[in-house]
Amino acid sequence: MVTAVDRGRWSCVLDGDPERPIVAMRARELGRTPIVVGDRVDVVGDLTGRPDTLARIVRVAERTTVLRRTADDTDPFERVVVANAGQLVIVVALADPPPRTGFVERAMVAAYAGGLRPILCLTKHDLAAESEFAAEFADLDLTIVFGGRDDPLDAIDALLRDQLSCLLGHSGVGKSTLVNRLVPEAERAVGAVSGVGKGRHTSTQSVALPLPGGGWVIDTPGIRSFGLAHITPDDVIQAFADLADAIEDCPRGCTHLGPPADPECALDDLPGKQRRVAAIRLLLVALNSNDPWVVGNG
Ligand SMILES: Nc1nc2c(ncn2[C@@H]2O[C@H](COP(=O)(O)OP(=O)(O)OP(=O)(O)O)[C@@H](O)[C@H]2O)c(=O)[nH]1
Ligand SMILES: [Mg+2]
Ligand SMILES: [Zn+2]
Repeated sequence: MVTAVDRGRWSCVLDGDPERPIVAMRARELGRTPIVVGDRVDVVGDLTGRPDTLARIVRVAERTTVLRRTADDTDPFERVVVANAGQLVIVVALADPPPRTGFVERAMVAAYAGGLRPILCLTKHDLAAESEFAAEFADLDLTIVFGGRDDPLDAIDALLRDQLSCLLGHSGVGKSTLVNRLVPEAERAVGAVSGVGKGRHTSTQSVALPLPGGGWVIDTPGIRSFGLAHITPDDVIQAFADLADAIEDCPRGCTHLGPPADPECALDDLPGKQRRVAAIRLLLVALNSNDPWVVGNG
């Protein structure tokens, strides 16, 4: 499994031996095939992991999940951020920096479209009350945990055990602080909150770290924006097993937002599901906002 990528060199661990990382290059026959943290790869050559040795990645296994983004919503060029993560932990600070409307929705859309289970992790509860921030997500079965500096780790430990989980959030929300508590020997650099847009991110590379209780957690750099140009409304609805069949009855080109945009959307004909449909439509609004940050009238 690839645990880190740095300037044309991939750090990998061999199955069952996280203590012996090796460094590899990409074999020429792979061309420019993207290889990202979480990828399962076949390696040949020097696998001793001794200093100055270099193995070769000769094959990238098919991915079970993919977290993808575009630079912004109009940029069609997709980047794979992380491969094979079962869970996306969306980290949001309740203050400093304050939560941004639409970010959680957009991250959830990316998770569902890529096959990851989203989890909302709230930090800095000591600086601000939770308010009603999380209420919007109640009808989406989103698991919510507190992962701030002073919060007990039991709940999050249990969620992450034996899983490959990716942390995602803005710069300064406390991702590396959390990783350092989860993985005591991680020693991830932690920085002052620099303000989004100033471009100062304490972590600059994604790194997978082994959890003491089993499983892996991936610390990622704070993101500036999360473009979703590659995702369609159908991709989002298909992630919800109880609604996926219904949209086969929608008219062609239905965006599933309901009236007035989609007066004949089949999601309006599901008795007992209207709260859930309304919650999922907020995800579609975030997807359609065509702005990596802001949704609706916020
Ligand atoms: N008050 C308070 N501060 C926190 C909490 N969690 C983290 N911090 C502080 O927030 C600052 C930023 O934390 P980091 O862990 O570096 O944030 P990050 O998300 O890794 O940021 P990038 O690497 O830039 O993406 C540090 O000064 C932390 O000490 C918390 O629960 N409460
Ligand atoms: Mg960090
Ligand atoms: Zn529809």
